[in-house]
Amino acid sequence: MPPRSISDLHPLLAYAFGKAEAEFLLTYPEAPKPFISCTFRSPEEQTALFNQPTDKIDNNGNGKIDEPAERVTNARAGESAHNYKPALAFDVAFLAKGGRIDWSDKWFDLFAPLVLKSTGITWGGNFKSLPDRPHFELTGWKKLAGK
Ligand SMILES: [Ca+2]
Ligand SMILES: [Ca+2]
Ligand SMILES: [Zn+2]
Repeated sequence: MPPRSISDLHPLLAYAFGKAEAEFLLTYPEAPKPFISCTFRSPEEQTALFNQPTDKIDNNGNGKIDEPAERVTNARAGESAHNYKPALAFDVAFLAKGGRIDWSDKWFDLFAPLVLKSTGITWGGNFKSLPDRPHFELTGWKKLAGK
């Protein structure tokens, strides 16, 4: 599991998540609870993710090897907002009763507008080439990262 400490996260993102989380819990008390599943991701972890479609491993455990669904990122090491400290992106997941992790689109679609009430954040669900619903990043993060 990659580090997901909120202290590794850019303060604007940490603030936006906290606000959205509080509003989500109030508005949808019966829904699974949002949590941050990833902040900083090391270059090695990024490379492993990038290589999923060609690594001859069934990364998502669905019985198929290197099928298109294993492509989860277009970013090589250093090309993701997760590869910086503090992290310039975070990923969200939802914890259902009984400890099951819920990745249903509907929860992300409810949560994202709450995060986007804070300005300066881009949602991965709006990415054109490879939509990434769990992902939120600082708009223009490449400038901050000196890229
Ligand atoms: Ca697979
Ligand atoms: Ca694979
Ligand atoms: Zn992400």
